[in-house]
Formats: sequence, structure tokens, C-alpha cells
Amino acid sequence: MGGGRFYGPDFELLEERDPELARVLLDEVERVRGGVQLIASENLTSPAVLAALGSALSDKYAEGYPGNRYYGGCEVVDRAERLAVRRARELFGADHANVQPHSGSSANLAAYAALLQPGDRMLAMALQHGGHLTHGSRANFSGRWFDVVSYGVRRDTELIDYDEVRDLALRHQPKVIVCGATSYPRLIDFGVLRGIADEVGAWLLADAAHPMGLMAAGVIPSAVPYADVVTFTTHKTLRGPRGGAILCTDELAGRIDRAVFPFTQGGPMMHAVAAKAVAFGEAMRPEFAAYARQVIVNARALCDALAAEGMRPVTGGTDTHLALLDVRGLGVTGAEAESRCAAAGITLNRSAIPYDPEPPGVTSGVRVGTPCVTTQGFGPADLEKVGALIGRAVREPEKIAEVGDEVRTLPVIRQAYLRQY
Ligand code: DSN
Repeated sequence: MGGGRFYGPDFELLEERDPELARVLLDEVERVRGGVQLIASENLTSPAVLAALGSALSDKYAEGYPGNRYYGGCEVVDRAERLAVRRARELFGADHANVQPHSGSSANLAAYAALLQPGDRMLAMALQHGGHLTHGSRANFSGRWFDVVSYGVRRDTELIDYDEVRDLALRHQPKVIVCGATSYPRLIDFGVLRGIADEVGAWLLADAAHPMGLMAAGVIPSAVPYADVVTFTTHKTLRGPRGGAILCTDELAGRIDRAVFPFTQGGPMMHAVAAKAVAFGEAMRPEFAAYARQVIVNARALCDALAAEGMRPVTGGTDTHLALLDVRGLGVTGAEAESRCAAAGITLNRSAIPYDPEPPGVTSGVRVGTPCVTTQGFGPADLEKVGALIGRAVREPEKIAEVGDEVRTLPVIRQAYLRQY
């Protein structure tokens, strides 16, 4: 059946033992190969990362930390975790790293547990303005267990209103100020937020899940020199395995480690920890910096192309790997735009825009990101074409099949998934 390394070394065995599940894996690879992946929070990991994920380290229980585990036989996996921690500290210039969180949400849970008691107050960006569920949404533990005050973006510029953040911080005296977002296309001024946190005696927690790969590469300013705690995921722009991690100052190291284990997690997933080490190693290479630069160039090209198709870029553009587009000018909702693009083989997601009159399941916007397509080797000219195809898919639903054919024959598509990097 072919497919090589993307199915893993034991794929033929899986096909023999469980053809039904093997089919799912094949179909997913075909889905990715047959279209354009623009989900801003996704990427395509390297074969080396996949090899670590599909390894014997998946079997090992290792509650605790290297040199201090609650299980025997951890001397080998200890080496993987030490390597991951050392590389994370070096890559990001951090005092301390914890590489055990299972996800970004788990990392935020642990970070809050380290800094707050239930009922304590935190100030964070509203989900509707680009924040994250774990930044105090009532649908999430963070909004139920803490006293959350939210800040947002200005209606006119759609940029974070730092004056509002300062006013709210002075008025409400939060114990933690959370910054970072999931659909904010601009840089965040961590220096200003550090100043506000210092003024009110709050911890500054940066959730850098989305841009951490860009920070690792040094192509956008890092949160690490400013924040007391930085939480992040390893699978977005960083292009590693699905998972989370936390960086912090020496002062908070013990509190963060105890908050991850034993407070919020049990045994770490050592195969994922090993894969994080691989990804941190890959992110130290010059090729990764070139990749990260290209991600931003491509995001700008896509954003401009979509603007030319009549979608309005929220904030007027992007400085990062993602863009948020108001699609109302094309007479559709975000949900309609998402489903029309999906029918044409272009995967993106609907997303609320600031002050969105539509409910979260509908929305007035879509979010696009370029981490995947840049890994696949797309350049700005390819993204201009993709932007034009998105415009046609959204505007002319009766011609979606035609657009889908054009998407599938984009020259860059079929070879792209097998590209070495
Ligand atoms: N679900 C992620 C995103 O798409 O931004 C955040 O957790």
C-alpha cells in the first residue's frame, strides 16, 4: 500500500492485525494529502518526532521527576526527560522547564494551581476577543474556580487595549495577569504587561501556545524574559508532538513542578517527553529559523490574498502565523465559510471576531494559519492561489466541486506531504 515513514515502521503489522483502524490512519493521510491545511494550531511533525512517539517509552510509568521517581526502572527514561528539560531551557533561555504537561490546558491548570487558590482573582483576555477557554471562560474550570476579570481589544483598532488592562489591574488587584491568545494576529507587548503586573504586585503568566515556535526561532519577541511563567504547547508553530510544557523563573520552579505532579497529573507520557526533546532539538537548527520566518511571510501573503477576495483582516493584517478574517462582506457567516472551504478541500476554522454579533457556533469570521502549509513547502505565490480559491469557494458554492478539483491539482499539494525537513 505504500506510504512509508508516515505510517510508522510497524504499519504493515497494524494492517494485518487491525485493518479497520489501519484504514483510519490511511484515510487521514489521504485527507491531509488531498487538501490544504490552514488550521492555525496544527502542524506536521517530523519523522523523528513520530519515531519517538511510537517508541517503547510509551510503556513506562515514571511518576515523579528524573532521579526521584516512584517507580523502578526509570534510569533510561530519566535521560529523555533531562534532555528535554535541558534543551527547553537552552532554546528559550529559561531558568526552569517542566516538560510533563499533557497539553496546553493541562499546563495552564498546573500554572494556576501553582500561583492561585480557588476564588483568587485573575485578569485574562476574553475568549470572544481571542483568548482561550482556560483564560476564564465560564464553560471551563478556570471561569468557575477563579474570580476572573476579562480584558479585550478596542472596538476601533481591534488591538489589545493596554490602558484598559492597566485600569482593570489597578481596580481589581488580580493575583495573576494572563496574556496570550489563540486568535489574535498581532504581537503582544509583554514589556508593557510586565510593567502593569509589577505595578499591582501580580504574577505575569504568558500562554504562548500559539507563537512559541516563532519565539523559539527568534522571529518574534519572546515572552520568556518578561513573564514569571510561560505555558505553551509543543505541537503548533513549534512543530513537535501534541503536548504542553511550562517555563518559569527559579523562584517558582518547585511550585510549578509540584503543581504538575502530583497536584494535577499522574505519570508523565515518556514517549511524548522524548518527542518534545526531539522537537526542541530540531527547533535549535538554523533551518527551523528559516521555516519560522517563512511561516510569517506566508501568513501575510494569505491574509493579503483573502483581503483581495473581500474578507476583512481583523486588525488590518498579521504579524504572526495566523490571520483572522471578517467574512460578512461576502454575505456569509464563519460557519458557512468554513463548510464551503471544507467541501473544496481547504481546512480552516470559523472563529469569533471581536464584538461578534453571532454566537460561537456560527461566528462572523474564519481563522487561517500557515504552520502546516509552510512545513509542506508552500510559498507566498502558492498562498495567493489558495486565497483566490478560498474566495471562489465561499462566493460560489455552486462551483465548489470545480474549486475542489483545482485545490487537488495545485502543483505543490501531492508531493508536499512527503517533503523532507
Ligand atoms: N484549540 C487550540 C486552537 O485551535 O487555538 C487552542 O487550544
